[in-house]
Amino acid sequence: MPRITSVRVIVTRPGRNFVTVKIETDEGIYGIGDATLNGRELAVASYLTDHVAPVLIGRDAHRIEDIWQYLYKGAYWRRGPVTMSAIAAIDMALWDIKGKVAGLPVYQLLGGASRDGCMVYGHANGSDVSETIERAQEYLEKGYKAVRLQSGVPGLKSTYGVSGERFYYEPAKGSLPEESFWSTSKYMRLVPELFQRGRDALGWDIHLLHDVHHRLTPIEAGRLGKDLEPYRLFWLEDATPAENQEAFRLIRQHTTTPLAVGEIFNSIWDAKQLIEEQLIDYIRATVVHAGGITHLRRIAALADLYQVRTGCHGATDLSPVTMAAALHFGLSVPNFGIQEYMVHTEETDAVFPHAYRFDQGLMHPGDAPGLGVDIDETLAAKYEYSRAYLPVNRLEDGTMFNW
Ligand code: CS2
Ligand code: MG
Repeated sequence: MPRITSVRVIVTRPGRNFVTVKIETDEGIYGIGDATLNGRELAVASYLTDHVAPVLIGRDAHRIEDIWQYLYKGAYWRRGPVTMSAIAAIDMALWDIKGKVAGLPVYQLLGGASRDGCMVYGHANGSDVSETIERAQEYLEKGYKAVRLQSGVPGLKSTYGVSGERFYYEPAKGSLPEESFWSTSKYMRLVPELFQRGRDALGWDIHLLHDVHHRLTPIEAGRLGKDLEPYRLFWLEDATPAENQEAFRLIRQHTTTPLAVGEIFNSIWDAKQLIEEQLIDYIRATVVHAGGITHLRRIAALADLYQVRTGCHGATDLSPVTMAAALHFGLSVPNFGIQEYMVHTEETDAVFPHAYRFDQGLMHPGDAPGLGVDIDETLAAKYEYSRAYLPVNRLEDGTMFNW
């Protein structure tokens, strides 16, 4: 069996920061995993280099579950985004190795394909409703079956999800956090118009999604969900901060608009009540932040009992390694819902050559052994890390709020 001989962390910035772990074995086969935690990258890099790497040397790379349990229970301090992103990266790399040794794409090791491809959604955003709808039409022309609409809000200098760039969205910018300002009332007036005009222009054969990005109270989310019911959204995402899982009971009392949550979750415990009480319809937990393929399968299996489907996070701050792993997982998992797909830049794709492909609204991970993605270390070395923060968000009176 392949024994682990080295665990190295590669930090690179092809347009934005990424952290990648590379596990090498005595059989010359290596695997890679994404460990990127937007705005806190070096915390995970250190957790891997200083605390995880030493305990992995010499271990059997095939023992994925045992290594997962060792890193989870052996840390004593369980859970949290840094710990679970580090475990996720090791997990992805070990699945990559197992696939390469078996000569099979990882989805075949997960039970084979349950569908022809993974339906993905793109991100249409604009400074106002008209521009957002124009962007959305471009996604329809590209063959997308689902698109997220995020528009600028009249009276607000900036808002979540609006980048000003045509197809890319990168919120982590300067060496200190940008401060943005928020008004729930201005936002709540805009969104119903966005989707009423969206449906008028785009029709009913396209799935429409929206990300509230943690900015409403439960009753405000209930109001918005009710206002949006005529437009039949595929989902309303992160309607309210989800630390308090029972808050979603209040939203559910007021609206049938489907709810998605969980991109910032890092373990099954963050979602247990939401799933068991059917307070959500889609679970957004991702391979890179929720403990890897091994743990995400557990979350999906619990969700399947309650007819909750997957809707994994897939923003540009998750590297192509996560995108590849998510597509292997998504191709096989029985209760797949949808996969987010924010296109990476050409610079990023050059550092992370990959087999996954987009075709007519669906994505497939390809049939290369393992995850079907690599890292070009020579090219990666050309892009030096530099600290970048996600913005912070305040109410118009200066009160610290949710970004
Ligand atoms: C967003 C993300 O993709 C989404 O649904 O919530 O853009 C999120 O803001 C970033 O991944 C944060 O790094
Ligand atoms: Mg989101």
